[in-house]
Amino acid sequence: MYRLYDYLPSGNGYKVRLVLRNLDLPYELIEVDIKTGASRTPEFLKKNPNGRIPVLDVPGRGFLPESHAIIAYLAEGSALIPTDAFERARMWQWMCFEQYHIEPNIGTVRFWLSLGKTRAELGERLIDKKKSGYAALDVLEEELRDRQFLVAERYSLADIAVFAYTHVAHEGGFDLEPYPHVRAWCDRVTTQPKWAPITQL
Ligand SMILES: N[C@@H](CCC(=O)N[C@@H](CS)C(=O)NCC(=O)O)C(=O)O
Repeated sequence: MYRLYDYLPSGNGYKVRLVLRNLDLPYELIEVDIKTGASRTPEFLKKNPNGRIPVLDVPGRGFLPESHAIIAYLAEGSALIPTDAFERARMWQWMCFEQYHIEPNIGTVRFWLSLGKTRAELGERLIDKKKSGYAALDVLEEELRDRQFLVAERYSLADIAVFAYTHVAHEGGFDLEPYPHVRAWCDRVTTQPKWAPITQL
């Protein structure tokens, strides 16, 4: 059985938990308290030298870190990955966008606030991250103006990956009110079969 090293509030971990649930794959969850440095111990660094969750232990193969590597591995051959090469590349386009523009801005600010860091303490760094996070939301809003899902009008890994931090953007102080298409898409994702809330998986 798969073992998933994870931290429940993590959006990156949530992507993996959603895919495991979507595909009915049994797994054992091993919680790692990243707030106390549990992903930086010598023992954990043997699993992921980069000191971060999520990490999937694949029986007989080894430890696989990086949320998008994990979900692509798990979902191979399933309906969550388009079979058409161009549509599959589109899926990767949005998954790369997520890792460069959404997670490091919206996800990071949310994490900082969860640690109790204050606006004064964060200063310019917070202002920069908020600006970049809103720029990413602007792109998403335009994209979702006339479509139901990010790729080929079908629910795919792209939706799961981008949804993970976007739907909790308010926890990082981002106001989603001016983004009606993003909000409607988030609602659509939550009505997909096997969907479950971030910390309830
Ligand atoms: N690109 C990685 C990012 C992983 C990551 O940043 N994980 C965070 C939690 S969301 C973490 O483990 N932080 C703990 C630390 O840096 O010590 C992914 O998509 O999985």
